[in-house]
Order: sequence, then C-alpha cells, then structure tokens
Amino acid sequence: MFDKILIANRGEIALRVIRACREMGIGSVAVHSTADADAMHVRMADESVCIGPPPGTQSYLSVPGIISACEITGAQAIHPGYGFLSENANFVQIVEDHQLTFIGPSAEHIRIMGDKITAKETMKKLGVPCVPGSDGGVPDLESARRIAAEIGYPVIIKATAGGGGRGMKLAKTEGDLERAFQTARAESKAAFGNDEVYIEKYLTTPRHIEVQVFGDGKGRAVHLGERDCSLQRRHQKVLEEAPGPSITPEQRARIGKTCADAVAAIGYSGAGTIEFLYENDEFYFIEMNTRLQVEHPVTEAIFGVDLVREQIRVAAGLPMEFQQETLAIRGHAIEVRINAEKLPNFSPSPGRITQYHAPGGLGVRIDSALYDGYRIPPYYDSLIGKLIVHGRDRPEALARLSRAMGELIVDGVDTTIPLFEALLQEEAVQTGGYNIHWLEHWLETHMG
Ligand code: MV4
Repeated sequence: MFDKILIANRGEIALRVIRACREMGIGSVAVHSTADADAMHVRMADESVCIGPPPGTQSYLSVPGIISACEITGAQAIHPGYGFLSENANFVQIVEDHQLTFIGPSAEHIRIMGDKITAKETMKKLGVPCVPGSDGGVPDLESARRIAAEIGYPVIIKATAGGGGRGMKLAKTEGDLERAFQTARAESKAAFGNDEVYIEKYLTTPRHIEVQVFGDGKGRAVHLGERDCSLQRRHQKVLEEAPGPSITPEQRARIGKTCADAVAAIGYSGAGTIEFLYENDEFYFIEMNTRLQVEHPVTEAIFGVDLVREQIRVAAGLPMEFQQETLAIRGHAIEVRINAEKLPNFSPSPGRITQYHAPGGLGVRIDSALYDGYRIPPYYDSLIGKLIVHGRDRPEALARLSRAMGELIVDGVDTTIPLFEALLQEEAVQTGGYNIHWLEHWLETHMG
C-alpha cells in the first residue's frame, strides 16, 4: 500500500480523498494555488505544496507543478478527483513515466472513452445497447443525409471529441440537416481541433441513467446499480438519486451485468460510469466517464461502500473487495448540489461565507470544504457543497432532505438552496416522474 498520496484537486472532492487516506493510514499531500492558501483541503491534508497562481490552467492543471510536488514530498500516487486532470490520458502517461501511480484507469482506457465514436464502437462490440445511428464517423453531408433518412428524424449530430453536452446539434427535419451538420463540424474543429462527428437518432423525452461500474484491472468487474441524474440545467446536474425511481430490480440486474461484463472484458481498472438515455423501458448507451463522479455518494449510501478506498486499494495492486453477490442495495439516497450561484440566472456568486451551519442526524452527509469566514474564490467551479440524504425508501429520503435543508445555513453568498426548497414541493420531484427536459421547462415557467 502507498505511504503517501497526492490529491491533484481542491474543494470537497479533495477532502473526500483526504478522508479516505486518513482512514487507511495513508499520508495525504494537498496541492493548491495561491488563491487557495486558506482552503480547507490545505488545512486538512498532512502536507501541502503551492503549485501556482489562481487560474486552474496554471495550478491544478499544471503537470510539472503536480509531478514536482510528488517528488518534493515523496508521494507515490496521485488521486485526480473529478474535472481538472482526471480524464487526461497524456497526464496519466507522464505520471507513469515518473514511476508514480495514477489512481484511476489506464491511459489507454481514458483515451478510448474520451473519443466518443471509439467509445461507442467499443461498447457496441461488447454487447452494450447503443442509440441507433451512424457506425463510426460521418465524413460528408451526403453520408449524413443517407444515415439520417435510414434512422429517421429527428437526429442529433455529435462531436467525437465532445461529450457532456458540448458539440451537439439537433436536426428536427431533413431541412435542418445541412446547417446542423456543418455547424457541428465547424464548432467541433474550433473547440477541440477535431471535426469528426457522428449521428444518432434523437430521443425526445429520455431520462439520464448512469451505471456505476468498478474493475480490478485484471478482468474482474462489478456494477453498483444506477443513478438517475435527469434533473439538469445546461448539462449541469442539479439533483441525483439512487436507485433510479423508474428502474426495476430485473432491469438493474440486466443492464448492470451487461456493463460489468463489458468493463471486465477490456480489463478496466477502478471506478467508471456508463451513461445511458432511458426511454420506453430501454437503455441506450451515450458515453462512459472514466473518473469518480461528483454524485458518487448516493451510490456509496445505498450500497454502504467507500468507492475512494476501493480506488486506492485497486491502484495499489490489492484485490478488489467488491463482490457482486454481496453488493446489495439498502434504501434510497438523494444528493443536491449546493452552488454559489445567484438565481434566476445561476450567475457565479463568490465571496465570504459569514455563517455556515451543516445539518446532521440520521442519514445525512455533507461533503463540503466550507467553513465560517471562508472566502470562495472566483476562479473555480461554483460547487461549494453536496447534501446527501439516505432513507429506508424514497419518501423517507425526501422528508430527510427537506428536514436537513431546513437546518442548513450558508450565509454571505447566494446559493442554489432556495431552488431545492421549491423543487421539493413539485409533484414530479415527489413522484420521481421527470425526464431530462423537466427542469429546464420548470425553470422557464417559474423563473423565466
Ligand atoms: C442525446 C439526447 C437525445 N438523443 N442523444 C446531452 C449530454 C450528453 N452526455 C448527451 N446529451 C444528450 N444526448 C440522443 N441520441 C439528449 C441529450 C441531452 C441530455 C442528456 C442527458 C441529460 C440532459 C440532457 C439535456 C439535453 C440533451
């Protein structure tokens, strides 16, 4: 096992990893920008190294800074958290070239899943159900026309280098296709330096269901059920829950096994998430994320596991402790993302926290790097905390969420807390009867 791990991240996810290290008797090294000298992750780690000025590009994304911090402190492994360098295959290669261990999948697996056409081809070959569409890239408008006519309108054009909602164009009818195709290609070239695109049938009212998988890197893998992350605004998740309110145990076992078998077959190592659109009782693969996700705590809550501890064990070459037969779901969990943002436009709201009080009690978890007097810097993501509740069933989790939000105080900046107070009153949230468009529509009618 490692003696010391460096966490190449900040905020709540850095604390999440530091906590796992401490429970495992492993030393922790924080890295930080000059703007984060007073940040909680620096205070909580055993050691810290300043690696650059405030912009992420010059600090948390500084590969030389991070590698040097490992050399200075003797850290043997790097946990990337999410965002920043977590899905950068070149970084993984450099880490390994320095005889350090990247806590996550191989550079090759990150590269495969980072290219959305290759990811889809790989998954399709492995028996994972995919959205009907082009087999591979679409080289020209003529091919686009032929494929779209075959699968039927509406269709969506996606950039192979995109993902997470970046580089997509909808064509509702044949009349929209030329414009959608050319714009998708041009924007993709400009944003990613890659103009390769693919076409899919556009699903009109799906849910976003993602399956948590975990591999030991030696051909064994398990699944830990699904999360429903349909409540999103502009491709940013707002509330996530597990299990999915619309998924039956039989569907879960089936899609879960398909996913676990697929990642086992490629020798995948560590945590991964396989994203699906779910419509009319069918799953359609869209993308795979090769990192630990923001919303992983809802899965931890219902399975009673520590995903970060398992990531560290597997990266150290120890056997995976997860076994499919003994992984069982207990109850229901919901996470809400608390962002320092001002409604109704969700504009960033950095500044000083004048009062912070975290809720507690049965079934309540707060992952946050906030403290009284903390100054939220303007340079980074607006996520300042996650409130995760766990109950014996969905109604109990909802009641607990409402109760915990009543105890939560975050003063000094605007936050998304009032949004959740309002959302909890909605029938679609109470029953779980929402799809990927529900929140955008609700925001238009309630704050537009
Ligand atoms: C789609 C789709 C409908 N049909 N693909 C958006 C993010 C990216 N991960 C995939 N996305 C979508 N792909 C097909 N074939 C609709 C979306 C989509 C979406 C997906 C998940 C959650 C929220 C969304 C909001 C708008 C569009």
